[in-house]
Amino acid sequence: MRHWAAALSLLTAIALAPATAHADEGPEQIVNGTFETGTAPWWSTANTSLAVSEGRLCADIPGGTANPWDVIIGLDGVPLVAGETYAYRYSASAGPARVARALIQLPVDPWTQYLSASPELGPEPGAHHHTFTAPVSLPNAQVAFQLGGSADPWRFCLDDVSLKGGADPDVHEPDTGPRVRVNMVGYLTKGPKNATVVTDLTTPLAWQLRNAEGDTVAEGSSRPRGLDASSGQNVHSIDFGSYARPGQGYTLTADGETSRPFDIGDDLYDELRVDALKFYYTQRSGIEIRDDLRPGYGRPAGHLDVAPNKGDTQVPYGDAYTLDVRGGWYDAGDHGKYVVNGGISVHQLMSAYERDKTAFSDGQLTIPESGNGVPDILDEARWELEFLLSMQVPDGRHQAGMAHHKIHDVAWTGLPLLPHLDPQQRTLHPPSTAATLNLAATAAQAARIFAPYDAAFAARAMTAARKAWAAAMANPAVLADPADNVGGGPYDDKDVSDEFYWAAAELFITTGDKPFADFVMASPHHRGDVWLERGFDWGHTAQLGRLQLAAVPNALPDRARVRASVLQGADSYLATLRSHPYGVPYGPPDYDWGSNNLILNNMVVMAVAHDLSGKEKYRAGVREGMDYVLGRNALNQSYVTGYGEVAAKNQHSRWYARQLDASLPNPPRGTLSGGPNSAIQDPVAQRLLKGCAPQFCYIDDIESWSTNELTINWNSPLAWIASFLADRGKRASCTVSYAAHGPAGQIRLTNTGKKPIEDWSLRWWFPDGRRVARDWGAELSQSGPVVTARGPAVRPGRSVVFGFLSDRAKGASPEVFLLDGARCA
Ligand code: 9MR
Repeated sequence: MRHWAAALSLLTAIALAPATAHADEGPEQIVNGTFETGTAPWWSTANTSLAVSEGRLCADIPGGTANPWDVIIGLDGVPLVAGETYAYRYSASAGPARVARALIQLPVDPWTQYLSASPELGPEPGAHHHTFTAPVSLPNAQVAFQLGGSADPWRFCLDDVSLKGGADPDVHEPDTGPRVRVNMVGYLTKGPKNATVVTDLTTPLAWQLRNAEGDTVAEGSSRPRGLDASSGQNVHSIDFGSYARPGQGYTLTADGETSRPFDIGDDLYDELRVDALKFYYTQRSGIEIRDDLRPGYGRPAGHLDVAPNKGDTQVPYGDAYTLDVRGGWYDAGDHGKYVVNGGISVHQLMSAYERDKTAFSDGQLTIPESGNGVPDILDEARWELEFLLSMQVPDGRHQAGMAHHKIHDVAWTGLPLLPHLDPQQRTLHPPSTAATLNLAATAAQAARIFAPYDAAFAARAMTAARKAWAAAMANPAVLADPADNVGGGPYDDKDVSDEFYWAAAELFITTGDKPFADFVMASPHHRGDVWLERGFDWGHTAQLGRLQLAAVPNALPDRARVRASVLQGADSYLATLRSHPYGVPYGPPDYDWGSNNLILNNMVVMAVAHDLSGKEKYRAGVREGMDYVLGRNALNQSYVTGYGEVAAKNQHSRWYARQLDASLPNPPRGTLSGGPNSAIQDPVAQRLLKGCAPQFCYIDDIESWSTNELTINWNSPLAWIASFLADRGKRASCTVSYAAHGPAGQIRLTNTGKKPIEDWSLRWWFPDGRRVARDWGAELSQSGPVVTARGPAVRPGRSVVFGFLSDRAKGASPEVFLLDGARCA
């Protein structure tokens, strides 16, 4: 396993690669880089001072600053020529050891960085070398060392600074390990088992599957697949699905190469289901993260207006008003909070719960609310829902009922920066129709899901949802400004017809009101082909409407057609997966920003198709799709922290910033990286990945925010899919029927198996918060919305009938009957 420091020293490692023919040619551009004539013309910020000590430039760096740029040593007036590649060298030390930032940049706002590196400095002078190609010509670039952001003071020394043109550009050679690529976590016992081999050979290769003892337990020959466009590699695939014996430490050998080890088992996704959800607690804003609940991740509450924070209890919207928008989850590696991606995130958490209420329990996620009688996944969702509700424009104000698009800092902050140390002013950004519809959709969904747990909250959510819907109808084209991207992401979206469709679908499912059904039926997204090859995400939400209408019970007139359309979408992703040599259900020629979440969302479509149809091919598609995320890919790495022998761990984040500050943690286990992005939109990726084939457009570097960030809306499909994969699909040999007579309900449990059912317990949910007042025929106990019945033994083929009187004259039918924890047919 690569140590974090190894990834960190990547830049340094490149530096040590042998210089090529014409590297370092050209004139020296740095004035007095050896400090023989003193410190001038080098300068520093006022909080430190420069002096020459033993022939080097040294400075005592003060502690107690927040941002890297709070202490800078620099040199101005460095000329650059567009298209020229430069070799940049220096020797530097830090006592105690620190990570600094070395920049060559525009000397004025927007401070465009032509080179940005994070050298790891130790007490002994160390040589560093970076290359970059100047994208523009300018006479006055700035060389800067950003040295702030440390709680404690330290000493920095610098020598032999040199910048010479005419160098060869860096070539980044990722360490991709063995050429046999597998899901490094493992394969489900009864699921498909596929691997990919990178080879120049074009005829079938022999493969052997070995157990941990080294015995060959299966063998066969590979299937040549030709050139894979997503990686630019010639590959073969291996299908060893006929082997189904659980165990640990299997390896697959082909073409003289042996894969990394993997397991075969039924429980491979049990932990990921929980870890992918635990991620949300440490993303929380406005609450202390308790170290006893997340050892190593404890930190003070962020953004409660405690200095140096300036937010979020009274955040101004221009000079019109202020709102208390504390709480919620930080979006990603930044400290912003955005309604549109908060919306899809909280939706997918609630959807995972709604899909399988049996999988989520109170106490499961070790959060402060554990033990309150509510499943932790709902407590976590509520943390965000309360924030989304607080973003609604208050009554009496302009555009009342709409939701503000986002709230974040007025300027981008640097890395690392813990939330409670962020000194920037926070502001509310204008309302948008997209944000308003995200609020309408998720609040309507929350209204039905929370009803049995907290009727008052459910009612509040429903009121907000209706108000948001009305406000969106009255303001149907208020779009977020794509240029509003300073201090936070824009999350702009030109087309909100898909958000309208999704919101109407949720409102209809919860209320059954005809106007919402009419809106859904009239939407172009109701019959159009929404199953984009690229998948869906925060900006493409028609798919959510379709999936919800298909999966969640409702009385839409053409629901059968909607359900069939989900199967059609799933068939197209399955076809993509089958024709893909790496088994990826994602077919566009370029990989988009956050490709891993798009892939997982395509898997959600296949998973819903499986739930609707029971067809094994869809479940197999989800299982195989997960192989890509966990290691069967061109880079031979897992994109989920802590899962698989080699996994992403330096995701772009201001507080899981171990790559920049060894006292901070890496992201928690179960954190998804955004993954390959063909457009390589950050300086690190641009410098190191130029010309990359899609799967190679990724680097596990904290500064590569366009390929390696983490977000709440990427972990949500991970949690959803992990939950689907962890589902054993256990079925009990029983049927249940329910009949209501006013306040009374009668249940018939039939034994469809061959053995008597003895000492049984039958559990179900009341979706409407009602209580059992009396029982007959069986003993009933109730905890929140969950009722458990215990009654007499039932012989094969026979039934038992029992019932209850509830505290309501009329109520919704109970949901999901579980006999001894397994579902009845
Ligand atoms: O995930 C977003 C992606 O779809 C967009 O293409 C990109 C550019 O607008 O922004 C991404 O979102 C980032 C947001 O703007 C700021 N916080 C981090 C998000 C993930 O990288």
